[in-house]
Amino acid sequence: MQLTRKGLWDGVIKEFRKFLPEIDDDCIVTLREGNTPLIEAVNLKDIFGAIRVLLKYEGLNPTGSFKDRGMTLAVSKAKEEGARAVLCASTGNTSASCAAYASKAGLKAYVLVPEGSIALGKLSQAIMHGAVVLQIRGSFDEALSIVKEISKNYPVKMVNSINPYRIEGQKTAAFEVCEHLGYAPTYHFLPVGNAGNITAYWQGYREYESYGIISSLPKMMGFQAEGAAPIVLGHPVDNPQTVASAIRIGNPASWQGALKARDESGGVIETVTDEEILESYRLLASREGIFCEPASAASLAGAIRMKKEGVLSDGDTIVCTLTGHGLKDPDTAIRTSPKPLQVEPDIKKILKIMGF
Ligand code: AN7
Repeated sequence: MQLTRKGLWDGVIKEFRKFLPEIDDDCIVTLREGNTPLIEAVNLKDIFGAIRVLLKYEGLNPTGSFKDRGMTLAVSKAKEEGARAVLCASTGNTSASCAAYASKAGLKAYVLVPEGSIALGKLSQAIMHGAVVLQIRGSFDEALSIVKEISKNYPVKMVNSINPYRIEGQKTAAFEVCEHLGYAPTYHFLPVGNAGNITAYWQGYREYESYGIISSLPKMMGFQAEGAAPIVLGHPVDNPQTVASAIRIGNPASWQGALKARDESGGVIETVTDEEILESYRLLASREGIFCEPASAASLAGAIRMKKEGVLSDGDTIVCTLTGHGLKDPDTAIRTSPKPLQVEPDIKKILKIMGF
């Protein structure tokens, strides 16, 4: 017998190098992010009929969310530029990713998070990776404006998605979708919070088209939670509310990028309710074997809504990005589910419950 593969996945910088800003080999900080599976949703045919539905499961990145794609580049560049510290505001996943990559790079990390409204798994990651975690008695949007101000005036590199290297890294997810499918999907559905990801995917698809690698472009379909939908409303929201804490954002940094993705692609940015988000969250876990975090399920919730509204057609290929892992937020899973049964250690009683 022989080894079947000479090299394993090298992380997004090395794998997609020719499409990314140049970076010195010695400065690359990677946890071998990317190469996430595109999984066929085989058990949603009762909802989608002859529409082909694929799930890009970004929860399988090293820190459990898509943020790692951009963070590898942002932190590598920070290292190359000689930074000693990185800084971000976050609804949770950016802080987890920033903390992990900073630890790998030997940089100090400062993360500002809204107190009491980030999921437990994400907080535990930021703490474990040794970031200085500052819980702000305020919103994500307030934290982000403080971070912008500090990074303007002090020697610390901001790694929020306003940092262009974040978007550059995140666009590799669109490349992977094309590589897997052999073409671009008809529609690409995404949750929208700070709007960096929809901006990045659109950039990625456009680049692959400009190189002649794909010949058509998807319509970009972004979904905000109804209580946190500034782009849909057309103005910032002061006190955004949604069960999907990752996208509880009232004034997205990449607002213009999202509008551009929507308008150039002929897509939409619309809302889904918390009920729709939780329903899709449960569907994915109970039928497709995929546990994603609530915000991620906004993509599928949007697709279901578009199907109901007659926007999608038979034969379409749609991709829904599932941005983060369900284990990030065990509280929401448990809080929104029936309690597990309790039973005595008695085999007869257990068999009875099992229906035997
Ligand atoms: C699981 O971590 O903004 O529209 O600070 O964690 O690119 O912001 C997270 C956002 C979707 C929205 N799904 O993406 C942060 C943060 C998950 C997320 C989004 C986020 P963007």
